[in-house]
Amino acid sequence: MAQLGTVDPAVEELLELTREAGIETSFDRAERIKPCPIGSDGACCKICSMGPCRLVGKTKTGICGATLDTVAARNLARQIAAGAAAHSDHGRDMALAMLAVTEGDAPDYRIRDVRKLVEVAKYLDIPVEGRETNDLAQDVAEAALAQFGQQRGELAYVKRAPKKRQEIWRELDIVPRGIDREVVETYHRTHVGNDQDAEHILDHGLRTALADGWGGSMLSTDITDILFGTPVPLSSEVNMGALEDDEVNIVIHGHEPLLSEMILMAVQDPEMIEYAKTKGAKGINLTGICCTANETLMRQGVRTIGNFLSQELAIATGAVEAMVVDIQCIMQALQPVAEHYHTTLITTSRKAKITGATHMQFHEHNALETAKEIVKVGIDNFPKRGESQRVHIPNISAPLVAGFSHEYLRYMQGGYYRGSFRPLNDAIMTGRVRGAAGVVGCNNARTPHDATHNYVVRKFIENDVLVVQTGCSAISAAKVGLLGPEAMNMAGPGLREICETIGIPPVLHLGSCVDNTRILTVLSQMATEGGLGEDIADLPGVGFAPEWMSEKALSIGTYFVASGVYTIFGTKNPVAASEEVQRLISEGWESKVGGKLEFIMDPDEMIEKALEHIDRKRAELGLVEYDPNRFGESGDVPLAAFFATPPEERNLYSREAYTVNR
Ligand code: XCC
Repeated sequence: MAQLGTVDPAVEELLELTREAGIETSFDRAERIKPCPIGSDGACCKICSMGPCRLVGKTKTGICGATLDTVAARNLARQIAAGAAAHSDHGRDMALAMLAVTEGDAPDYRIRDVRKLVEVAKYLDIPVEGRETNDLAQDVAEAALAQFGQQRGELAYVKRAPKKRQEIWRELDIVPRGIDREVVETYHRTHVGNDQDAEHILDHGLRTALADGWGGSMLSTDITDILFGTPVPLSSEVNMGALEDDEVNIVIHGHEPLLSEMILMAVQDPEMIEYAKTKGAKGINLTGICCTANETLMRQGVRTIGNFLSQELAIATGAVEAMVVDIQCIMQALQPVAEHYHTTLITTSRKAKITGATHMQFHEHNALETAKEIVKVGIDNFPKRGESQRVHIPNISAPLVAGFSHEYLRYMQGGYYRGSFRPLNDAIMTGRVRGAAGVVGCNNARTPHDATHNYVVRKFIENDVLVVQTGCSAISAAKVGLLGPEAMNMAGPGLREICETIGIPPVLHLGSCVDNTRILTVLSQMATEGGLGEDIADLPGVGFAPEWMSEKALSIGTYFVASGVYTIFGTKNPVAASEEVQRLISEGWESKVGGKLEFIMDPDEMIEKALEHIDRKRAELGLVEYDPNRFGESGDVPLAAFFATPPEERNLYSREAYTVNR
């Protein structure tokens, strides 16, 4: 395996500083701490106190007789359930916040996207005609909350999947009944002495993941759009260079936009800016990390300074006055790093405190007030900058375009009244676009930071595969310009031509982790548009999480598989110890739901398998064979070159001006 570390020069620069100063980060610990080989392969059972039983060598079963296959399946199912729980509990909080808005308990928020509210109400079978917005929103919030505790029947959003897909789920009896119910049942089934058939355990893993993808996460995305607006494309900047050396830097990190949207309002408050000036700063600069960053980036254009593995290094710039966190993906290591600097780490969620950090409880009823208090802590820190460690902000950043909701993608392909996925489907049918790939997920300190994300995204677009991204993977690609205008120059000729026609870049930022559900919606709409079969599993598409590390990623991967997508994960195989479990989640799941989950460590092999799959799906649909040179010779490349040239340099009369060097 390649050396650990990072391919992000800003993080590299800061790592040198922390190492010189003797401050340890996750990059150093990843070198020092070796993963437990038994646990990492899924062969350790610690669900009762007779163990932990380590099923290695001659030990074929645990004390209770549980086999390696059962143990590995149980471990994976529990990971999926934990991921589904995290996403869904986030979704629940969004629904509770919307309810609070309608009841007048969250005066700083309002319903911003009424059109989306109406659309969601219809999915939840709520009458919409002649309803007053607040009243309707209250019903939607309550209906959404009821989805979590529902005990019987089917989750409402299941009907958003193509008909054929719904039938597959019903046939297999894996339609989620209620979000919480499936998560709880996973923990029940995997308790000692219960479900002890690997295949049966894993089938429930599919149902639990579906409760996340077509339940908790999808509700979260929808309600967030209703409260804060459905994203439309906007431009912004990414990487450490977005920190300002003469302003108070407040960094928001975590996942829920409830707090970050208020912080954004607080930093724009003229009184707060004046106050910052009294402390010697020129202003207040808000930036983000991880999915909080994605949420505020795609709606408000808030600049992003990095992804999961950048978090400690952001503090090491010595220029962060406060890092404000809510839930998920927040390293406990932030506090010890912050103690070397003047940075205050502020926790805000009832669900996530960190020993040593400053806790400032966030409530919806006085959200803006708390946000201002938080910002004030940051401002008060500004005069202490440079006292303990020197300030060093790497002068590295890249432009990006973010905020492609599925609503906007439809709109781009036909306008408000005639929006559809027809142009994209046609482009796939003619072979201009070979297929589509969702590249998502985390960073993992066990693999070089960002390297695989960026490699696979480049390879896909070179091969005329349209890429959609979320989470830390999107931030990774953005840092190297793959979400900026120059990505067009890296795309194959067919893809490029289509992107120019529709007016989209070849790599689309669709949002945060919970917004992987936007990808499900896109796939669903493409499948029902016509010409590419009638189910998600018929589409020439793949899912990728090349540097995954969180349990949420496993839930996402599994709901993609359950929705019919071939999904490839990199970095590590959590069920490597069991051949049978690997077979069950790949061939086994493929025969049941059409999608399969594979763990592949080599990036070239990942791409090879993905392209093979895309081409096989094309053949099964009876589409023309993809030919990389076909459109290069058709006269389309000159057109692409024309658009790639800056307008002032475009020469309409010179053929040479349109000739592409590739
Ligand atoms: Fe977390 Fe969402 Fe993973 Fe990034 S990608 S490390 S889960 S922040 Ni969703």
